[in-house]
Amino acid sequence: MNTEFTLRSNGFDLSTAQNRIGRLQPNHPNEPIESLRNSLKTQGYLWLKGILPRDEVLALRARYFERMAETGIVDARSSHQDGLYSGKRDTSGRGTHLLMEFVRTAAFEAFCFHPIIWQFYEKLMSGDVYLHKRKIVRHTYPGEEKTTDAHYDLIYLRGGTDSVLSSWIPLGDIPLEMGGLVYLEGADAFGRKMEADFSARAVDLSPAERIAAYNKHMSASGGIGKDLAALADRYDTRWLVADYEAGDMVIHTAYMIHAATQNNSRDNRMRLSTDIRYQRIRDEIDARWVNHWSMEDML
Ligand SMILES: O=C(O)CCC(=O)C(=O)O
Repeated sequence: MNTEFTLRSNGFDLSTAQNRIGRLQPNHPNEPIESLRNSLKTQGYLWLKGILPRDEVLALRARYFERMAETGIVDARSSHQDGLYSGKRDTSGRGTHLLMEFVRTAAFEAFCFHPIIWQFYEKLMSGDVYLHKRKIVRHTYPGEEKTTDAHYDLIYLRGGTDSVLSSWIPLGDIPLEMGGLVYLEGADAFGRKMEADFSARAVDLSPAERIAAYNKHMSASGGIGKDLAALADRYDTRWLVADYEAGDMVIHTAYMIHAATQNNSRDNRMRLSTDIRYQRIRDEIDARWVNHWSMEDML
């Protein structure tokens, strides 16, 4: 695949390995539910184009950067919806405080409980659903080298059902160059195999260690790797990339390996997204996720 700009992640270049890059396949949210279930099962993800009202997503983006403005990270000449980076990081810690406040606001929670979202999950999972209270919002700066390394979500959610599903929602347009989520093609199967190996080796661990992402059999970050091209070589597969738009939502299984690439916005736009998790109410819930996200929760 030909990308005109560099795709980087944690200092490693992915774009030089063109044969290791492919395109994510979109799904129409109104496809028959059986066909969507089938896509999720075979691909490990669903990219639901335009499932959410774009204006509501953009309003949440504007609200976020309006709240963050006092830290000085937002270019004062831009609108909050644009969310252009001022070039100045927040070193006071105030930004973290505001982020923790934001994920607890009724406005943000109401967005995560959007009827379109929970009703979609009810159909997909054929029953009543539960939204995990621990919900994450991430903004990334243009040029920021550190990105989310490759992982599958069950690593951090082993205390509950493996049928939990994650929604990654771009809060604003996130074209390829802005470093949205990338998926390792066919990786639901690799994640399942990896987890089975970890479980087999975890017999010597205490129950708490067994569910920990940072037990002695895992890497320091709990992740699988930072060099995405090397990982694609190892599995002889490709990273699937996409131009996401406000209104899209991607869903992935707990075993699907994914990562993020660097935000190389040419317009200096900050990337904003949220990741939240739904599951069937009757399945086991990971007790570590029943509280709001905090910097001390070590998950
Ligand atoms: O947005 C990111 O950088 C990572 C998100 C993620 O890992 C997820 O949605 O599970």
